Parts: sequence; structure tokens; C-alpha cells
Amino acid sequence: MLWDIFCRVIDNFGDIGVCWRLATGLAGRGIEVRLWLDDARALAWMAPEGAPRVQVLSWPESAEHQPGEVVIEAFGCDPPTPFVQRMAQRRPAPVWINLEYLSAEDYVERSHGLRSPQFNGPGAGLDKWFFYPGFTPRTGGLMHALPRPDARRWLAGRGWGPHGNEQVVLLFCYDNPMLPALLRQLEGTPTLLLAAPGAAQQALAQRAAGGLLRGVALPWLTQAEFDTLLQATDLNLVRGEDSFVQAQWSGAPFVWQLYPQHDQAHAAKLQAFLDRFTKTAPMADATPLAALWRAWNGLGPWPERWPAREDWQRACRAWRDQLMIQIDLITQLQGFVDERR
Ligand code: TRH
Repeated sequence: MLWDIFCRVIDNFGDIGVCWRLATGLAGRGIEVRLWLDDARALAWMAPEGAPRVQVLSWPESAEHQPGEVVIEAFGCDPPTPFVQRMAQRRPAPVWINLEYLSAEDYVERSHGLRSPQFNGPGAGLDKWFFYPGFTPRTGGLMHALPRPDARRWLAGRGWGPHGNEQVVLLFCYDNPMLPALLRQLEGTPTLLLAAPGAAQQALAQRAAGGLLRGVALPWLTQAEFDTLLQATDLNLVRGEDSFVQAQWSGAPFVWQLYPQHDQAHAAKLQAFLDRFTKTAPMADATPLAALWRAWNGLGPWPERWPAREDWQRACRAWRDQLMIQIDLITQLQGFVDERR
């Protein structure tokens, strides 16, 4: 089997991060994958050594190749016309899937698996299928994480281990007016703050030294290392889509910063996830959690109190455990393809 995955890097690293994870996950199951990228620069740090059975190619090169049995178009990225024309000519036709963005909103269950017949354009005659990741059995599920039981040892080996009773916090975020409030809050507890490149490190650099906070500016890590890091921490502040999912597998408390949208669509997306999370993993008091998440996303004031640590921890483990029962995205995708071939 040969699968083609098309990815357009719009901004940030979620598009390429999700596609790289999918490509290596499929390759790990013996599938040959061609990953077509319009901008491969982030792979220099995310996956400098590549991966067996994953061939990384540029979009223009696709003009010279025949499509494989399966074509995944990530996030509606519109593969190049000559390639789609060849998909339409191929017999049997490839299974063409649009892998969508992750959301906990209700439309996901309604839209997952829908067929979109192509009546015109280069792919006329083909069907495109919508595949939605999600948090419930009626969605395409999530890509699972490999458990990293030695994550803390790895952290110490990199020189980023906690001193004494420090809590270890990862901060990976977009620019956020609440950053000074977060840092002030963390200064009140012995904390090792591991700041990913970007806004987190800028905020750390601008902070006046003080309090019980010790900050470390991390380099860009490979995706495998970053996954390990997420399992080595006591609290993860993550963003976008891929780090958000991986943080959920760690079972540690996490705070999600959504990709901000001008039409405020992220507010409904946040609420949908919060509703699902608090229903599935009830907390003794979920109010501070909702307040913190809303504040971190510019949707409310900075909360006076944070969720009680044990309550929060218990809920995140319960959430992780019920997600674990679901069939993972790659298995579901393979089954979905088999049914349509
Ligand atoms: O970079 P992001 O903000 O990506 C975003 C979102 O996916 C958003 O929904 C989308 O619309 C936009 O991109 C275009 O956050 P995300 O999704 O967590 O992706 C980051 C990827 O980078 C993830 O695969 C983890 C990886 N990463 C590393 O491999 N090493 C690192 O050191 C860091 C900080 C990240």
C-alpha cells in the first residue's frame, strides 16, 4: 500500500506536526507514505533524521508521480491540480480523504465519514470523504501517544530536571496578554518553567527576576522528544491541536490555548471541550478550571483561585483513561479506507 499525504503549512506547526505524526504512525504499520509538503523547514528540528518508509517530497514534484491507493488531504489543503487529475484517471480510483481539524463540537459527529462527490474540477467523478478526529466513538478518534515511563529520567539527562520540590511546568503558547499574570502566579510556588521557543521565552526574558520560579528556555525539540517532555511534567500549557492532544495522554493537568480566530469561533470550540471534559471527568469543583481556561484564551478575567491540584489531576487521569478506550485514529482510518476500496 502506498499512501499520499498532502500538507500545506499555513502558519505555526500544527499542520506539519499532525501530518508528520500521521505519516510515521502509518509507516510504523508497514505502509509506504509519501508526505507532500509545501514548506518542509520545520522538519529540520521536528524530525531531522526522517523516518523509515516516509518519503518527504515537495508539492511541485507531485506533477511527476502517480497517486497511491490512498490520498489524504490534510485540513482541506487542495492538492495540486495535475495530481488530482491523475487521481481521477487512476483505476481503481484512490480513496481520497480530507482529514479535518479537531474539535469537541457536536457537528463533528454529524460530519465524520460524509461523502462529497466531485461533480466538476480536476477530480470530477471521484468521491472525497470527510474524516474528523474527535473525542467520542462516533468520530475518527485521536492519534495515541507512546507511553514514556522514563520521561523524568530523560528530562534530568537533558539537564532540565527539577530541583528539590519544584513542580515542572511546560509553557508552549501563542502571544498572550495573560502571560505576566501566569508568571506571577507560578512565582508563588517552587516551579521549574520549561519555556518552548516563541512567546513563552519572550515573556520569561521580560520578567523581573524574583519569586520561586526558575525558568529554562528550551531549544526546538524533535517531535519524539517533545512528546516525552509532555509526559515528564506536572502541568502542561499547550496550544493548537497536536500538543493539546498529546498533553491529554500524559494524564497530567493541562491548560489549552486555542488557535485564536477573528470571528471568536474559538470561544465555542473551547466551551465544547470544557463541557465534554467536565461531564466525562467530573471534578469536585470545575469552576476554577473553566475560569482559568477562559482567562488564558482572552475570554474572561484572570481567576482568583486555580483548580485544586488533586481534583484536577484526578480528572485529567479519568479523561485520559476513557480516551484510551476509544479506537485510535490510525486504526480507524485504515478501517475506513478498507471499507471504501
Ligand atoms: O504550532 P501550533 O500552534 O499549530 C497550530 C494549530 O494546529 C492550529 O489549530 C492550526 O490551525 C495552526 O497550527 C495552523 O500547535 P500544535 O498543534 O501543538 O503543533 C505544534 C507541533 O510542533 C506539534 O506537533 C509538536 C511540535 N513541536 C515539536 O516537535 N518540538 C517542539 O520543541 C515544540 C515546541 C513543538
